[in-house]
Amino acid sequence: MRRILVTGGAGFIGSNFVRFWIDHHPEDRITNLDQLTYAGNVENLKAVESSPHYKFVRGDICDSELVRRLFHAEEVDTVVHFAAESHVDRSILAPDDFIRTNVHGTYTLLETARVYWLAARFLHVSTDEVYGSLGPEDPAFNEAAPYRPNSPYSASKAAADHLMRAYHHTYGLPAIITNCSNNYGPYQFPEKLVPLTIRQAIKGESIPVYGVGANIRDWIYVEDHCSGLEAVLERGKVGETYNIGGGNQWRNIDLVETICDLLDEKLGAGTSSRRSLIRFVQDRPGHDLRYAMDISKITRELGWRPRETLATGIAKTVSWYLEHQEWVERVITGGYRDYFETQYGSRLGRG
Ligand code: NAD
Ligand code: TDX
Repeated sequence: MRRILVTGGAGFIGSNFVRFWIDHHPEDRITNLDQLTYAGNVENLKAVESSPHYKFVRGDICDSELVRRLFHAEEVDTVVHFAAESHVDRSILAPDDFIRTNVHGTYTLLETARVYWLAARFLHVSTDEVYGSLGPEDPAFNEAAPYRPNSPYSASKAAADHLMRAYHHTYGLPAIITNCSNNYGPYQFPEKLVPLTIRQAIKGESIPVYGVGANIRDWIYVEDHCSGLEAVLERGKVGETYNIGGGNQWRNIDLVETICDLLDEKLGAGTSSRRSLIRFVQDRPGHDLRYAMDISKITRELGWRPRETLATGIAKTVSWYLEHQEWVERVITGGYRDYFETQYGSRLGRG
């Protein structure tokens, strides 16, 4: 039985991971430490909140005293570290929180784990963006690709990866890094391209595409990311890095048009296709052209590969958002924040 500390488990990937893990490993215990920033939503975890093997703690990963107490009280043997500021555009507008949470927060967790001495492993969930940008014909990033982060977000994740490496090399901490490509799927905050496009297209509102939409991302369905993390936690080697990717490299414009077409099919197109909502807007500063992941290492060594193609994953995702429009509106209006007080306020002595 593992005693896992998940950080950032109320966010998009973290909440998918917590549900996935409790489904697949009901004997393990999960403590979910999340500060509930704008991106954290405990409504995502309704399905597991009554499980005796799950506990939610609201708190900051930079709070060393709290982190230390949790390691001891929960007898943590495994850390799966998702907590981060994750949106590139926000990092361009205001980098401060990115440095604080992504760098100092990771350091705080590592330092606590070092003193406490973790028995199993400390997995840092990182990103392909640390490797920088590829040209149209360049080979995909493998684990030996140099670090060339281009945004405050990717630089802060790169710094965290370097700390992970140093804590393994210097202190022998059982650290593992995964670098994953762009995720999409249920419960993604509607600031990111896929859920933003779906919402705008459902509502018949303009869909902003940066530049000419020629940037390429390697898209992975979030459940495939979770199964990749499971493979690494169960069979990965400490001190190693594993790339995780979906093997679906698409130009943004093609992805946005596909979403428009799917919604036209499902809801009817009326007089004009939803493609007519697309607006090419000013580009993101320093916008990376292309990411693509070489996943041969994790496939060869751990036997993992993604299950979904973009066609199958995006169809599931569009259906989920159509069925959960209320969730999206509660996120947009901030209504989801009330749920925390109703559900946890009195239990935590604040209601
Ligand atoms: P998200 O923004 O949806 O969720 C982040 C979560 O972290 C939120 O619940 C938030 O409340 C919490 N958090 C933020 N600051 C905190 C702090 N100081 N203390 C405690 N909790 C805090 O992010 P996501 O898209 O789910 O990404 C999760 C992780 O995966 C991140 O580390 C991100 O860098 C990485 N990643 C994301 C993608 C992607 O496509 N979304 C791809 C590769 C890697
Ligand atoms: O309105 C938009 N219009 C647009 O054209 C937005 C929000 C994005 N884009 C473009 C920028 C990117 O080329 O779409 C692409 C995807 O953008 P995001 O959804 O913001 O993701 P990205 O910047 O690629 O980063 C994501 O993948 C790697 C996650 O947010 C990161 O956390 C992860 O590390």
